[in-house]
Amino acid sequence: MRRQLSVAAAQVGGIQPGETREEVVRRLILLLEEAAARSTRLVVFPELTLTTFFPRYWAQDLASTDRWFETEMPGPSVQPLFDRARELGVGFYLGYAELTGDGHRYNTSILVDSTGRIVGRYRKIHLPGHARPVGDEQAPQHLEKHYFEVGDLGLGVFDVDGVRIGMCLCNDRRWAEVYRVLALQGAEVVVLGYNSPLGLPGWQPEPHHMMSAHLLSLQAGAYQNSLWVVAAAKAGVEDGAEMIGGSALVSPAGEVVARATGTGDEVVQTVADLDLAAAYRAEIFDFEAHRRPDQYRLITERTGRGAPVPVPGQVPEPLTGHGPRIATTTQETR
Ligand code: ING
Repeated sequence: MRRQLSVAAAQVGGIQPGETREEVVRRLILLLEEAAARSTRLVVFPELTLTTFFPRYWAQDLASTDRWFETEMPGPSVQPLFDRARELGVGFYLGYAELTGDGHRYNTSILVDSTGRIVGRYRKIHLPGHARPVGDEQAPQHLEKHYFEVGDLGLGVFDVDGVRIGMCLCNDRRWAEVYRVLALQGAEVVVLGYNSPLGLPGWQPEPHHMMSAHLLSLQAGAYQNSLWVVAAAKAGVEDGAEMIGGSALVSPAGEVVARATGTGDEVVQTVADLDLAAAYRAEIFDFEAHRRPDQYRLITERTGRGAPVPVPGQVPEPLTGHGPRIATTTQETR
């Protein structure tokens, strides 16, 4: 019997600034119930699922933005989601803004198993955008570096009802290192939520590039690490600002097996064959047999782009039309 996981991305259409937690949680419960009706065992909600994407607003005084943050999880307004999920026997991933008791602010997600227990927590590492407004501060911004600290929990893999699940958040999905670190810990599925505006202040790519780059990031991560990727969007228009949809489920072959059709509330579900990865891990992506970490040191030693590393035996010479002389180990150089 092949191991399977019935999993869904619960895409959430725009959440307007005036929507209450209670109104939002009612929408999330409807999505949860629809997924459960399709025998789903794990539901992935988006990043910052409980509020509008507030990092689009500039507010110098962070204390004035506490209303966007959760100081307990679950708090009273979110408890009904935990209760309903436990009744339905469904686990879930939930993204939200976390304000800790000692005043630290993170872009956080949790994994909750089918008994309602929080079995994993992640705090976003790759914070895109800016720490201060760009251009007109009244125009939509992307101020995650203002509102959140870099996550301090690392990239973890957690057992959710017998399946090894890795977590990340939004911009993390664009960095190849994220999937690799999770795959090296045995992740079978990587789950993530995202809020992806059509661009960043001062940078407006072609809208279709936003969607193609989003899907490419998921597909590359899944294929190169022989794992499933489930990504749930907060999509549509929030306070006039448009965000891409494209919630998707991607197989270890790198193929999008299910994708949202719209930008509203939508359940995108599939039965993931967890054994599909085995063939890839046994051959082309047998990490133990093929990876050469001793050759990858630059990845952890350098942050930004820098000078080429001299190649042993290659003597850099002024261009004489003959190209650099390369000493070989088996024959004298001429
Ligand atoms: N959002 C965006 C993302 O990585 C972004 C940031 C916006 C990147 C537009 C590129 C273009 O999808 C978050 N929340 O990380």
